[in-house]
Amino acid sequence: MIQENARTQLREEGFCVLPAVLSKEELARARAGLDRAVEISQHFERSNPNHKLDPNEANIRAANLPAVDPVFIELLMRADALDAAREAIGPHILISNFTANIALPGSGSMKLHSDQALVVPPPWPHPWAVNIIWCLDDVNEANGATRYLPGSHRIQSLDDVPADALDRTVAFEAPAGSFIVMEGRLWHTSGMNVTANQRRRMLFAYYSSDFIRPQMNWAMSLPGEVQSAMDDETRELFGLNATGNVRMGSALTNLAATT
Ligand SMILES: O=C(O)CCC(=O)C(=O)O
Repeated sequence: MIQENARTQLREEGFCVLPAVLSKEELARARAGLDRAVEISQHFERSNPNHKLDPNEANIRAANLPAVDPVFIELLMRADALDAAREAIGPHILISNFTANIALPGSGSMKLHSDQALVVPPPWPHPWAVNIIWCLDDVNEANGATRYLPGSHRIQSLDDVPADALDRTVAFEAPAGSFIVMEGRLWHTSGMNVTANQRRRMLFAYYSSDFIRPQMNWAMSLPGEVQSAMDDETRELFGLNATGNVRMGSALTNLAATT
């Protein structure tokens, strides 16, 4: 369970940080899994050169992490991560995507955006998406930690994004092994890594409300052996069971209560 003060901050400011939740061993496994994912994704980048989110070559992206190593499915399914995701967007969630962005020295900022705006058109009255951002290094302003626009989780349309938004962004700070809970409406971007030799490795575990189509089609993107190794709860959150958004029971109960 996340602490009461973190819940309050998430509700009021659109984010909170759970410091150093990973053990040394868990952190080492996640870093090793990321090394493998990078090898695979670099092959992907070479064969898809137009698929670019970043201003130069100093960001290394890795896609489809759950296909690469079981450690990523473990991260997605951890009780603390699921609790935080549900705290942000409610009980009915699906896993939408899971990717990594490694900012090497010299990396620049991508375009400012909110993740909810990528999957649902405005207005955005409620948080319907959330990123659990796993920090595999100490992250700070100098090494390019994600930057957020304070208060921007209240923005309801693209016209409400201030012209000087980028200048008003603030860097998250967290020690390695932490996760940052960033609700989907918070506008943000990657920071610039101005250090001489620090790597900034962050993983973006993206969950959304179950009425929104996930960014990934997991049935197609996860190898059969990865899917068949999952338990039922995991399959459900990846949207891999036979039924999808069916909650007739609760809808009928609510209807009965109003008639
Ligand atoms: O790497 C970061 O700090 C932010 C990444 C991000 O927002 C994205 O890839 O959509």
